[in-house]
Amino acid sequence: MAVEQTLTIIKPDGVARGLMGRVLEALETEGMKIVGMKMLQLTKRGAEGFYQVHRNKPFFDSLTSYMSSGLVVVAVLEGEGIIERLRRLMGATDPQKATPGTLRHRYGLSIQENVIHGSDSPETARWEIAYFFNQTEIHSRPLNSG
Ligand code: IDP
Ligand code: MG
Repeated sequence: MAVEQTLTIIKPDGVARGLMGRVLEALETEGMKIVGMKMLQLTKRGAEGFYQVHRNKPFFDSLTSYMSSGLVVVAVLEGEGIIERLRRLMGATDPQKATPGTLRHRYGLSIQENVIHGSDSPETARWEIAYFFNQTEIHSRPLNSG
């Protein structure tokens, strides 16, 4: 399996409820390597840009208001099959439908306020990482160097 990078976001509900540490611990416990990380607050416009794929959805305005409502942590994770592994650790979009043990099942409040984002494909991951990070902010190491 190829080494990939993916983008994760600890969403405003997660940061506001003091879940940063627990989410990051879960990622690291799964052996997911954090190679870039920052804390920021999106503007409404910034959230609309990030979620432009959903611009025609009925929840777009609510989603982008929520995503710009408070601090988030954005991070680049690296590892073999990391895109799929992160999606599995997150669980289904709706916390009520998420498998027990997943982060959204454990910590999600609603289908909107569901704690964590993860890119859904290699193409999306590349685009989403570039939305937040310059190459100099990603501290990737060559394969097998630890
Ligand atoms: P994902 O985050 O599991 O990939 P997407 O369908 O890409 O789910 O939706 C992006 C985000 O939009 C979700 O994580 C959630 O915060 C929000 N969202 C998705 N569906 C709904 C909905 O039906 N109502 C309200 N918010 C939603
Ligand atoms: Mg998605």
